[in-house]
Amino acid sequence: MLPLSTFLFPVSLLSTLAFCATVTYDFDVSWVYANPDGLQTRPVIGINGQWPVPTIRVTKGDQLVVNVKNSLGNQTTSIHFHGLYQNGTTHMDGPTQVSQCAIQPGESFTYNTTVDQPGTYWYHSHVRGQYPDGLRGPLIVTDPEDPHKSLYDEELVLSFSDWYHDSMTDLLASFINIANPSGAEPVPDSALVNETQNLGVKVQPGKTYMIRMVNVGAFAAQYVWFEDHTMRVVEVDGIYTEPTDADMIYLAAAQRYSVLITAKNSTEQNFAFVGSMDQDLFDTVPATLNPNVTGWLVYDDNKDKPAPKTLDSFEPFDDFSLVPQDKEDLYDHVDHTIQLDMKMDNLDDGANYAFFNDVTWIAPKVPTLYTVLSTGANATNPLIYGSNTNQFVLQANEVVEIILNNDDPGKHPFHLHGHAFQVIHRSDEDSGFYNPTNTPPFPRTPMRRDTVLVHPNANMVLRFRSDNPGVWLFHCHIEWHVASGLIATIIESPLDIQRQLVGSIPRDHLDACRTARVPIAGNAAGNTRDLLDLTGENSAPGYLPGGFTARGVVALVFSCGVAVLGMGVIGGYGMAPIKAKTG
Ligand SMILES: *[C@@H]1O[C@H](CO)[C@@H](O)[C@H](O)[C@H]1NC(C)=O
Ligand SMILES: *[C@@H]1O[C@H](CO)[C@@H](O)[C@H](O)[C@H]1NC(C)=O
Ligand SMILES: *[C@@H]1O[C@H](CO)[C@@H](O)[C@H](O)[C@H]1NC(C)=O
Ligand SMILES: *[C@@H]1O[C@H](CO)[C@@H](O)[C@H](O)[C@H]1NC(C)=O
Ligand SMILES: *[C@@H]1O[C@H](CO)[C@@H](O)[C@H](O)[C@H]1NC(C)=O
Ligand SMILES: *[C@@H]1O[C@H](CO)[C@@H](O)[C@H](O)[C@H]1NC(C)=O
Ligand SMILES: *[C@@H]1O[C@H](CO)[C@@H](O)[C@H](O)[C@H]1NC(C)=O
Ligand SMILES: [Cu+2]
Repeated sequence: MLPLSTFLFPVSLLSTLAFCATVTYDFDVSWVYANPDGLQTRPVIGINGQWPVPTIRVTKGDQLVVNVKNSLGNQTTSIHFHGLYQNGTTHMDGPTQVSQCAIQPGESFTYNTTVDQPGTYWYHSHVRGQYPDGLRGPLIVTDPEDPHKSLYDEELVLSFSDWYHDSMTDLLASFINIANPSGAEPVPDSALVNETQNLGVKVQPGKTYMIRMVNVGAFAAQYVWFEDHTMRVVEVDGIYTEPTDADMIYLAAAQRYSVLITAKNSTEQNFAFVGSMDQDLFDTVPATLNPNVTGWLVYDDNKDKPAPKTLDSFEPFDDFSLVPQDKEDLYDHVDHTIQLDMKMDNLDDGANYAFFNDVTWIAPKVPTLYTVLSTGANATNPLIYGSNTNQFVLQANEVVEIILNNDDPGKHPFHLHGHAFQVIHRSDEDSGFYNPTNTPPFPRTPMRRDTVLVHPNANMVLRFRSDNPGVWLFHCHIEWHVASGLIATIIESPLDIQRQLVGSIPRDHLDACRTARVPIAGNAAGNTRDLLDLTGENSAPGYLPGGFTARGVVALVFSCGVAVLGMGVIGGYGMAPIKAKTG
């Protein structure tokens, strides 16, 4: 066991302006041990010597300061505040090699942002593949003017997630590997609620609770229901909704819902609630897997905790039907369309990767934000951001449309940093690519959120206004698919980013790059003289030669590998860290 180090100090200092406080958290990030499903003790990433990690709580309007010290010893880290718009502070958004350099072991780094939006969010590491090792927790923004306040008595927070017994470095090495040419994702070992199982939630008769639910998992969506208690959805991903009844919710990785639940008047009985992982996502389901996590609404400690019902007793709720409480109209005039055709395929290293428009994301040598800040007027030229970042440069105040075509038989929850988007179209499974001439009318007041699920071999259309200068990732929130490159980079109003941030990137952010020996100027290849010369940029493994099908070549490579080298060597290869090819 690692010793307890500094404790958590949320320090609230009322500023001279009424209602605006600075809320400061000191996070010392280190390995600790935990056994949340009772099946295996393993190293997990904790904060201040503890795991589960704390919930961040602020009030709308507050300044949030998080001082991070990386005490992991053997890994870098960073923190992303999922769903916060970071208006004016895109350098505080967290993704490494995008908005900052990774925080090296032993180093410290301060995040500082104004939180001017209410609702349910979360924070997590944005270093490749790291957060499922435990660095993930709720972030709650209380709203003194919550429009639903009169409808509930108390508030509760419940996180849902999948859980692995092995560490992410080991799992990633075998996932992106010639021995896994189909790209089958590691199947979780358990499901958790609040990072545990069999949680009892004390409720009092007659009271109404607002339950804030967050999926902090790596991969699995969960079906969630509270038996014999109807949920009234009042918020999704920080956007208030018209109260809408739901029997069972589909909570995809990174999504949030706030629901109202009114307790029964009698204490005669306790009721199960369940998170059930969507097994459609898993290629093979081990016989030993329990995909469910059960908890109970406890009215009376002395009464039984009944066994849960099964999934098929409940009707799934379709979030597309939600109406935002502010009734923001459909953006019906589009200035800029981004089409993203996504697929999974193999490259010539035999491993499986994910692609938007045939490009798999590879970290640039210079963090994309620092390319923006160091290239003057050339920052509006998308070419300088390299060949492997799926970059799109937006001008200020455009209505931007993302058309996402999912050419893959999997479900994927897509997340945009820096914005919530209107979800104006989402087709059914197996409907193919988007066809604007054969589409139902768009809703007049579309649902807005920051993470949305696209169905298998189907499409969806999202719209937002480019009113937030910054470098924002758009990516699948299945952490396996982030690692295999399912990422696009939105560079929004680059000249406005320069006006906001040139000369004011904090010292500790620059120090993080210096310690990591990461260049902070020039194009994606670090060239400061000729911004169109990308020689030496990081690049993906090569494409497979023509005349072979991808799977055919991989099968060939794999079987030769087995014949010539033997499984031991394949295993050894699998353990080696995945590196981007350079040059
Ligand atoms: C780092 O340390 C942790 C905890 O001991 C361990 O689980 C992990 O495998 C180590 N190595 C790497 C590369 O993360
Ligand atoms: C955080 O940012 C605010 C606004 O820019 C600034 O006034 C404050 O000094 C900063 N705090 C820290 C700890 O960096
Ligand atoms: C669930 O965990 C969060 C912290 O992560 C805590 O604030 C909350 O009270 C817990 N909920 C219940 C019902 O125990
Ligand atoms: C509980 O009792 C109140 C007051 O009598 C009533 O209005 C309410 O409908 C009852 N609730 C339920 C769930 O039966
Ligand atoms: C998990 O839930 C599913 C769906 O309700 C059910 O079919 C299955 O029997 C449950 N499995 C276990 C191990 O409880
Ligand atoms: C960001 O701030 C600008 C200037 O205050 C404002 O016009 C814009 O609406 C804000 N954008 C978001 C996404 O909050
Ligand atoms: C930036 O763009 C201008 C005009 O296109 C060009 O003349 C200049 O060489 C570019 N700067 C660099 C460093 O490449
Ligand atoms: Cu995905």
